[in-house]
Amino acid sequence: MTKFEVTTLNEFILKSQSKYPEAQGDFSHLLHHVGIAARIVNREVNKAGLVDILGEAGEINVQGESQKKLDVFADEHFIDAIQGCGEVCAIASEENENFIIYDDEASRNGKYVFLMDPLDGSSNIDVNVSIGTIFSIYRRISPVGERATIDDFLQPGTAQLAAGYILYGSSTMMVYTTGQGVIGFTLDPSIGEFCLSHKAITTPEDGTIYSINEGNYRKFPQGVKKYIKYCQKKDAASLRPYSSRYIGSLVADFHRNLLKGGIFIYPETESAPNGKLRLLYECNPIAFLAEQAGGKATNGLIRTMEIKPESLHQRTPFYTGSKNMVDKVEEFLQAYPEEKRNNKKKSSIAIEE
Ligand code: AHM
Ligand code: MG
Repeated sequence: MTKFEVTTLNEFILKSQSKYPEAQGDFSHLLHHVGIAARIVNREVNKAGLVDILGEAGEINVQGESQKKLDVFADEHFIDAIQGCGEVCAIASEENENFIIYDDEASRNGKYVFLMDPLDGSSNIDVNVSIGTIFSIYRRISPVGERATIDDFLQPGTAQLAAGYILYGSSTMMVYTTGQGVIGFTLDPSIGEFCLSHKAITTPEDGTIYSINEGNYRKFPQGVKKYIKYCQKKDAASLRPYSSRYIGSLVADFHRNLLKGGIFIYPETESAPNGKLRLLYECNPIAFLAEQAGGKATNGLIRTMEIKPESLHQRTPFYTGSKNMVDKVEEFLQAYPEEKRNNKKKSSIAIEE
């Protein structure tokens, strides 16, 4: 008879605790609560077409975008579930202008702060396309017992203790890192548990997928335009032309590229010099995962996780994925710095437009 071997998220967290002393009890407890919130949000995402939860909630969020009902649902449930663990003193979310300080006694003594995009890719909600939750955890720097401050949140990505995402896709997955590699769990709906499915995720050094919203092509920096042409050019040795794949959900696009090898780009443009994606709760957690899987994440110039945060909702250009692909696009960005945009200077890696 085949042995029944399933490791649930909670079992895995407990085992890691004894293996790595740094995965202390309180921290494990927090990850356990992330799993609870993920299951609650997943339940709603899965019945989204059945109940009155699709569509606009009627509010405009801090980014000036209209909130979807599921955004609000996910935001509120994550805020509650994270408070429930009593280990987090304050939480910041894409959906709220300011961070929220938990006021109960246990949370006041919590050692951690939690940042999240509770439901990323929200334009995909109404059309049954994959969406995700992204989270990032830091040790607070303000004294335990006092009120959390903005400085607890404005730490560089290199200080992250853990980061991950939940992907509500054809199956629901939770993928996270605590700095010891990347682990993936798939939700088994029949038992309601996240089960270990990807023990140590590593991303290929080279890939054959590029992911970018090419509709914005005319607005891209010259280096990005040249890189896209490079991806499309035939070259048997490097398996080009590459495939273009873009869902418009960061978690789903990143997850596919993580497993298959590829690059995700959301660049700066003239009208949006810092790009679209947010440093603290979108790019830094994804960057931590990318690096832990052997990939790379930069703003085109420096490592994403070394950017000094200045505000909670700060945006940054984002280039992430297979290491050699990110290196290559950086080469193009260097060869075509923006001052060359209007003068057709020759480059050693010139590609015809
Ligand atoms: P959101 O947080 O408002 O959902 O926006 C972030 C999303 C990412 O998931 C995705 O990579 C990007 O926006 C897509 O943007 P665009 O439609 O401009 O390509
Ligand atoms: Mg988002």
